[in-house]
Formats: sequence, structure tokens, C-alpha cells
Amino acid sequence: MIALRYGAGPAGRRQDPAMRAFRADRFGQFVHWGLYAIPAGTWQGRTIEFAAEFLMQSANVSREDWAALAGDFTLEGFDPAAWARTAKRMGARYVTVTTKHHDGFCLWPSAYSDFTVAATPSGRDVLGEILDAYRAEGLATHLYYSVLDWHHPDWRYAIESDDDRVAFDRYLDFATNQLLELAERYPQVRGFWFDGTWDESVKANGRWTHDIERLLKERIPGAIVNSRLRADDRGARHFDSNGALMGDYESGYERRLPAPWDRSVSVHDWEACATLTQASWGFHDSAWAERGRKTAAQIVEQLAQTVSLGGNLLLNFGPRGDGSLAPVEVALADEVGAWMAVNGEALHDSGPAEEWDYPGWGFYTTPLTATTPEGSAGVVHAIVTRIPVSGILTVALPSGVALRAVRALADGSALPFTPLDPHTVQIPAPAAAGMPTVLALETAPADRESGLREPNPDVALV
Ligand code: JFZ
Repeated sequence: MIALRYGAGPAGRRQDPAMRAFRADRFGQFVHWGLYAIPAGTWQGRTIEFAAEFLMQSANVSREDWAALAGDFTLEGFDPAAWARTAKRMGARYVTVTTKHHDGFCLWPSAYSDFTVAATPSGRDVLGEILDAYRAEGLATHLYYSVLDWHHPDWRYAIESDDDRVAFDRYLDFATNQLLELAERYPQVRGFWFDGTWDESVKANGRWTHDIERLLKERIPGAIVNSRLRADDRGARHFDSNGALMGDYESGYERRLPAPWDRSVSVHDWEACATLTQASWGFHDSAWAERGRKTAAQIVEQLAQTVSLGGNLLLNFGPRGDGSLAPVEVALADEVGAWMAVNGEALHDSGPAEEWDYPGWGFYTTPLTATTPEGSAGVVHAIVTRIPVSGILTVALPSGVALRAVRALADGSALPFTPLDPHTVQIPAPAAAGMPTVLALETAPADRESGLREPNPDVALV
């Protein structure tokens, strides 16, 4: 054990009500909205095939030219109630909103910056309106904050001189002030999602990442903070130099997921984030961004994979420059939502079905409350995402578990199944329907000694 002052706390996995609620929510909406939504990936006629929120950097735009976009932030189509209803219909239970992205523009009228919504034509507290709208729909709210800041003169990528150190200390004070300001203005938020913390300057300030997490939790008891904020005394990120997770949940899975069979991730809480387009978080108005746009079936499959491994999925939306959602994103949300309305029970309030091995044709989940010390009892949901060519779903039952019934979650109808031996069952695969099918596997404890075992001594038995 390396002695660390700014490493992980001793507490381990949180079990308080806020954390349990976050864990049970499983599905959140990420919202990336800022000035970058106005040029939407194109600067002076040149479309840059890179994330829209990076355009200031990728198109080499000066601070002044970028700041001038604030004059076009007119909110003509801004309807946060419509965003919130869309998220709710989709089945998202919380939202994480960008308060300030790398370009430094603040969606709230911060007293510590002149580059905020206060300097736009409406002058409105856009962030406050968004948070109110989501809360009115019953969704929990989290705040995204980029520590990296291309606008602030004191930001440094690395500390290479005393001047850098003095400037960056001023920068960290500024960030502290802004974060405490956010906590004071929006005390109902459930958590903070930090980003832009990968540079040497931040890694050399593990103490700040440690202290700001503590401060925010003092101001908002129960606040949930992602691991991406954190660095330890030695600059280790996410996990401290002893391998312990910092922050409340791991947030490193970005546009990728752990392998379906990799149960090791479920030892801690985690949240993956995903784009709807191939690779842009902010609205990118181009054929490039449309390439690889995800379908509802892909989203549901990712969500099922995530929940089966004990994680949450934060699915990103990039509202347009006028503040309206792109119709294609609303349509996607509604398609996912139509499926979730029928099958969401298999994902919300659910987690890994421990001891049920990855079957290859889909994912197993079980209600969080149904997990007993002996393993899962009651019901296991099988989310069928890949129908075998054979038309047969083979289910390997954990030892001590018997299958009583198989039902289609959608209509409750009972499906036939054939026990092959006490540990293996075959179910006729559902017909391809364009979207995953959920089967509710109703289980009961089995007599562990019952049933004949394979007599061949060359077969390894477990
Ligand atoms: C960051 C941002 O730069 C991006 O604009 C967006 O906000 C996203 C959610 O977060 O992008 C990252 C951060 C981390 C990785 C990749 C992109 N990563 O760890 O692979």
C-alpha cells in the first residue's frame, strides 16, 4: 500500500439513497449544448470531420471570433420542456447537462466569467430553465463541468514555470468558485460529471480534485461525482496508485463498453457514455456526422449490455443552435421509448444476474432487489439481441437454480422450454422483430444434489 493523501476514500461502494437511486436509474440522457451548436461543425464554409464541440480548436478559431457566437445564441427554438419530455418518453431517468464545455462558455450567468448566457441576447439563465424542466418531468439532474478551459487566460496544459503555477492556481480558484456557485444556485442537483481533467496541469493537482469533491459533497450532501475528476498525489487518474476507484463511479467507458463476459467491472459502479452519431457530442450538421448514426436496436443492445455488467448508460443528445432538438434524435428517442415502455422493467432497477454466464445470444439482468446471497432468485430477464441461426437459445442454469417458466415480457405469454439436463435448458428463439425481445425466466431454488452428472471423467465438472 502506497500512503496517499489524495487517493480513494476508505468507504468503498456507496449504499446511501442517492447512490442507490442513481444505480437503479441505469439510463440517463447526456446533453451537450453550447455555442458550438451554432456553427455545428462548419467554420467559414469548411466542414471539419471531428466532434463539433472541438470546432474552436480544430478550425483554429480565435477567442474573439468564437466569443462573437454569443450574439447568435438567441434561443429561438429553445424548449427545455420538450427536451425533458423527450428524455422521459425515452426511458431516461436522469440528465447530465454541460454547464461549461472546453470553450469556456457558461450556460448559467456566472459571476466569475463574462463569457456566459448573460452576454447573449436573451440574458436568461438557460441552465436553470433546463434543470427545472427536467425536474418537472421527474428526472434527476447532474451537471457536466469541463475543467479544461480554452477561454480562460490562466488555464495551463502543464506547469513549466513559477508563472504557470501562479496562473494555474488562480485558474483552480476560479473553477472552485464556479463549482461552489453551481452548487449554491442549483442545490437540487444529484451529481457532478467532471471532464477535461487529463492534462499534466490537473494531474499535478490531485489535491484540488480531492478537495473539490469533498467541498461539493459538503454543500450538497449525497452528491455523486464521477471518477474522471480525480487524480491522486502521484497523478494516477480514475483509480489511485493502489488501484482503488476514486470518486463514486468509474466513468472511463466512452463510446465503448466492457466486453459482455467481463464481469470484473461490476465490482464497482460505472457509467458509460455514448454518442448517437459516430463521434460528435455537440450538434454536427453534416453527412459525416450522420454516418454511423445509431439505431434504436443498437441503443437498446448497448443498454442491455451495460446493465448486465452493472453499469449505467448516459446517451448523448446534441440540441441544435436554436435550442431545438434535431427531429432525427427525437425520433430515435421515441423508438427507444416505445421499446422501454414495454420492456424497461428488464433494465430499470436491474443489475447483473450473478452466476448467469454470458450466453452469447443476449444479456441477462435481474431486479436489483431480487439478488439474494445465494445468487438470483425469482426472475432473470433474458434480453435477446442476437438470434442464433439454429433457432435455439441455450440457457446454462447456475447450480442450485431451476427454471419454472419462461414468459415473453411484452405480453406475459408462456413459452415452451426443454430441459436437457438439470443445468441446461433450450428455448425456441423468438422471431426476428427488429428490436430485442425480452424473456422473463422464472426461477426457483433447485436441489443441488438432484440430477445425474455427466459420467465422463474427462469432462471438467463444476
Ligand atoms: C470528452 C470531451 O472532450 C468531449 O467533448 C465530450 O464532452 C466527452 C463526453 O468527453 O472527450 C473524451 C474524453 C475521454 C476520452 C475520450 C473523449 N477517453 O477517455 O477515451
